Amino acid sequence: MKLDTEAIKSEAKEMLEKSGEPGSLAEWHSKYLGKKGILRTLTSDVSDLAVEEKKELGRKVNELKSYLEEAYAGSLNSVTSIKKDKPLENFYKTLPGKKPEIGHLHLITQAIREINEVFSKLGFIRVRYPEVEWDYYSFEALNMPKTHPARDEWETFFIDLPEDPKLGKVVITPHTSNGQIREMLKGNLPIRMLNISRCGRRQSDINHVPTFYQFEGLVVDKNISITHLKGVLEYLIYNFFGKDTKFRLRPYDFRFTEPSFEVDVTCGICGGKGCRFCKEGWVELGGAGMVHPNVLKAGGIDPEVYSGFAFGWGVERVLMMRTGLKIDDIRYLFENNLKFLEQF
Ligand code: FA5
Repeated sequence: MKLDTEAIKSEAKEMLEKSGEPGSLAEWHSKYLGKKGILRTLTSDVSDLAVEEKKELGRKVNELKSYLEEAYAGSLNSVTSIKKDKPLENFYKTLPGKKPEIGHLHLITQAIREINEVFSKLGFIRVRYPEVEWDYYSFEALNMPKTHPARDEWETFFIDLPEDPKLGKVVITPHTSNGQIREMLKGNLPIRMLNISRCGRRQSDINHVPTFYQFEGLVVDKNISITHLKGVLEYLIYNFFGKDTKFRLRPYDFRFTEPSFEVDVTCGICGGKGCRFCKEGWVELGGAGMVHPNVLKAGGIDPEVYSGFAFGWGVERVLMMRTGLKIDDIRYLFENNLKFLEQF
């Protein structure tokens, strides 16, 4: 088979130079690069050849293909580029437009908004307190004096800044409970606070990340009892996960609440059967309890007159436990992989 690609190239080039208009450019495309065009015919002719000949002519056809495609792209560009002084003269009406990518709120932002909405129906008011915080608000005033071993659980990041004689070191707050003290010190009673904020801990594995969100509820009023706390937790769980989700309160020892609990729900990933995320079917969402009298005192509130409850849960864990989402590693939420995020 004889093939003079140079002749095809020069003829194509000549025709292209004459085709100043989009219409004749389309004609050129169909002649050389179209479904029944020269390039297609040559490619199919070459595929029928014997191996040796195929190698040689195949290379030539490939080279011709690159040449024609580049030449076409160049001309298309010059024909369709809009000149500033004559904006519509070269406008190629039949060129398909580029579909704009439409984004959406990040999953965690969606969850935060929903949490806020659920609680606002109960009269909780959203506040935000510092994420870079004094030791005093994150620990000391929460009934955890400087050397108390309970502090270890919070695996805290310390900021390299001078210590304050009264407030201590600067930390990235490891929980939203710092908001309890700050809210009480505002002196507006009764309190129905919802503090949603970023927290930090030196942790990273399938169900921990170094930066995560918590939401903290605090209610302080006269005659507040544990039944109010249980009612609010139940309301939250049923609103988020539906009535089929079971939850349990496990006795725990937080220094700032007494009594204290940890709250678990049946795992939304496996339906409570046990999986790589939950191991045995239950997932801890957060802690809760009745505000300790020492904490009320640190907030300037008389524990003989007022009582309160508080809870602090992880936003990401709550999100992950929603049935249907099936996110079984908390770190996916922070990788910013669009293929993951676009699914939601
Ligand atoms: C606390 O942080 C307490 N301040 C909660 C509390 C508030 C108790 C008010 C009583 C009264 P805990 O360390 O268990 O507790 O954390 C609460 C929740 O935050 C966890 O159950 C989890 O859902 C989330 N969480 C904690 N650390 C991480 C982390 N590294 N990554 C993701 N989520 C986390």
